[in-house]
Amino acid sequence: MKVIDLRSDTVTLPTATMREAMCQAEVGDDVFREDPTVNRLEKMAAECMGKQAALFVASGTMGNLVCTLTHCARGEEVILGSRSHIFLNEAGGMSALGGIQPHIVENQPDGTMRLEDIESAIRGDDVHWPRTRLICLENTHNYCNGSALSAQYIDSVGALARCHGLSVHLDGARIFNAAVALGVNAKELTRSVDSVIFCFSKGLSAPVGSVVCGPSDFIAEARRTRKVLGGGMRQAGIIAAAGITALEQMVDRLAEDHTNARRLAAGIAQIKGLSIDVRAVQTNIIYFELASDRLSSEQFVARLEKKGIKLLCLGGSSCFRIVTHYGIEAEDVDVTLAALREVIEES
Ligand code: TLP
Repeated sequence: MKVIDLRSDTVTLPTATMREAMCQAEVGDDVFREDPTVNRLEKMAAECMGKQAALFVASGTMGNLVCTLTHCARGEEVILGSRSHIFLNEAGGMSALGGIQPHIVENQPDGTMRLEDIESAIRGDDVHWPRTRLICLENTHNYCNGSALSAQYIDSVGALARCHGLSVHLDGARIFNAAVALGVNAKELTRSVDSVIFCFSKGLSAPVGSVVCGPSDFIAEARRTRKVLGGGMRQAGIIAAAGITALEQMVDRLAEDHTNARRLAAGIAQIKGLSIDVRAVQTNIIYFELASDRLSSEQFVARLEKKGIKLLCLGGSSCFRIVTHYGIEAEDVDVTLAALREVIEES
């Protein structure tokens, strides 16, 4: 039985071409800037994001942390969405390690924060108040239905930030899903931000790694911050090689994942006992609810797992997440829908 693992796009395995590239990678000591493969990946990543420079890091969490620590000093404040990954799921790194305070603004269901809400969160100059330094956005927005923020919205936040002398950081872990869904070049989504991270290890299927992109002077500082965090890697070209293949071969195919997600969402909407907002599904992330009291969330997950389907239940609630990715084929969508239907009918 094929296990259909829909818990996350982080479960993707490297392709045969990636393994071959990793095997053949030319390497050197990257802390001395002597790894040609890392250097090439950083150049490619910077170019993709329309930025001057880039820095290879171990994970998306490390990338976001390197950026917040580089932008902000102790006691300063970051404006963050209430459902942002940085706030909810990165172990409070910026506060724990940087003494940086998150100032939470409500995320709308489409992943945006209202401009007026952002503006009223910006502090004035008063000896009692922390200084606002940074606004963080997320695209696609994981916990807001994987929705894609438009270039126009990001530009308007950028303009607001500049008006107040603030910087903007974009958690673009899945920036290419956003670009593909919106039919734009990723650079359009990053032109108004000061720093951006994206991940090779999610939908792009590389085994490890993310990258921080921004102006050269920012990246030089970020390189120091990465070292402080113990993230200076040595012959990292072995893993960077997979990132190069990811950029060359795995971006355009994300459209398939979006098609599969839409088909899954449409199928789920037909199952009595499950509830979903089909219109909210724009990329590869789907959330739906179990609307039947004949089955607990734990039973639902366990019974699906017996049928070879894995998904995530959100923290003891009746809300579930499915993520489509490389390795999930059109026929797996049919198998998954059949299993969902059976589990509900058998309850
Ligand atoms: N997200 C993971 C889990 O942590 C939830 C997932 O399975 O979706 N930004 C965003 C928007 C993310 O979704 C994630 C990972 C990260 C940052 C962190 O990346 P990693 O896992 O590489 O540290």
